[in-house]
Amino acid sequence: MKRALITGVTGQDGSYLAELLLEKGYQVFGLRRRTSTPNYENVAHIQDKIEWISGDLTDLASLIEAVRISNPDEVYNLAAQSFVAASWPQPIATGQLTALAVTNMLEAVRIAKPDARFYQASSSEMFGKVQAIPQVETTPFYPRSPYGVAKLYGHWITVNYRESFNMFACSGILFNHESPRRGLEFVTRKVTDGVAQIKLGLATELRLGNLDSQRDWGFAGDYVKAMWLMLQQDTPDDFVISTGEMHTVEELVQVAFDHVGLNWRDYVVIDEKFVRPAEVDLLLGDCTKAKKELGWELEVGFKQLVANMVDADLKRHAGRPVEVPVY
Ligand code: NDP
Ligand code: GDR
Repeated sequence: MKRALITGVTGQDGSYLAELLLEKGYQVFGLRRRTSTPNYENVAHIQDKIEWISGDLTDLASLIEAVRISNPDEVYNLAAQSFVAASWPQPIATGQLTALAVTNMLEAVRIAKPDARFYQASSSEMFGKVQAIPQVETTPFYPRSPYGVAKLYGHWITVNYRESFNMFACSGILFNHESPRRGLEFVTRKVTDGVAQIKLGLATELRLGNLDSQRDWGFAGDYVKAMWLMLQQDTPDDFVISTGEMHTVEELVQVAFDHVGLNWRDYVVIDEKFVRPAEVDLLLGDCTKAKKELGWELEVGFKQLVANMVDADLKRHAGRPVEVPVY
């Protein structure tokens, strides 16, 4: 039985990856930090199948102990401060969690289980102000947020540990991927949750920032398969994972409102509060290398993804009482 340690297992990707590895017969160890209000919503259905280890990304001793206890064949480092917009008001915490903590995790593996295979969750945000369209593994990076800068450090330190210590360390440069388990603050989920609330009479408007930015959105369940595939190869390498399709935020909004038969223009309000100090205008990935070398394939397309998310949010809100305005 193979053993895997996942950091960030309570997050969107961690939950899908844990499911995938459990299906494959792995023993799955999940790192969890202490929080005042525990949130296991994403992993409630598999909570009893995960072996939980207490630890925090910023606490090297706890990470060494986590690697020692789990004695993993594979380590998936998914934990991070992952919300781009929060990285401006919290640039130092983002640097500690999204950049330096990657070295903590690599050190823990180097010290406690140097032959474990290591996956680092790198991001298309590293391309930022894009230097070529579409973006591939060799496209120069130009991050546009403290988050993007932090991810770039995590990416290069992973490459460096591979080259310095001959570790089996891979970096997946993943473009945006979404699901009904996506955090409510990210634009896809904010839109699908907002649409569901409006449809059910629980809200009257949806406040958004820049509708012109363009993203390459895929389904998280497809993307965790690519993470696993990267660690099954003969040699470690870095891969872009994307759909190769780009849509504006406005298109996302339109598809979501159309799905419930409403006109988005009647409900969407532009709010400067959600406009970022520096924007990534467009991201479009070319994952030819992953398709060829990993045999990775996409299953869920953009419209299906948005429809699934709206339906899940409608279901989640359906039991809530409708707030009837009092006149
Ligand atoms: P989420 O925000 O859903 O999950 C982040 C996870 O990190 C949570 O489990 C969180 O735990 C954990 N975490 C945060 N801080 C700490 C800490 N100090 N110690 C231990 N655990 C911590 O992110 P996603 O699942 O969407 O993304 C997974 C990874 O992939 C992230 O690194 C993200 O930056 C990266 N990425 C994501 C993409 C996407 O489109 N989703 C695209 C490219 C990269 P808790 O539940 O306690 O908060
Ligand atoms: P992103 O995702 O920054 O690409 O990072 P997000 O969904 O937050 O933003 C996507 C685009 O939508 C625009 N936008 C809004 N965004 C949010 N959150 N809220 C709004 O109201 C809103 N209005 C418009 C943004 O300006 C942006 O252009 C995600 C994260 O998962 C990262 O961790 C990951 O690395 C990258 O994807 C790839």
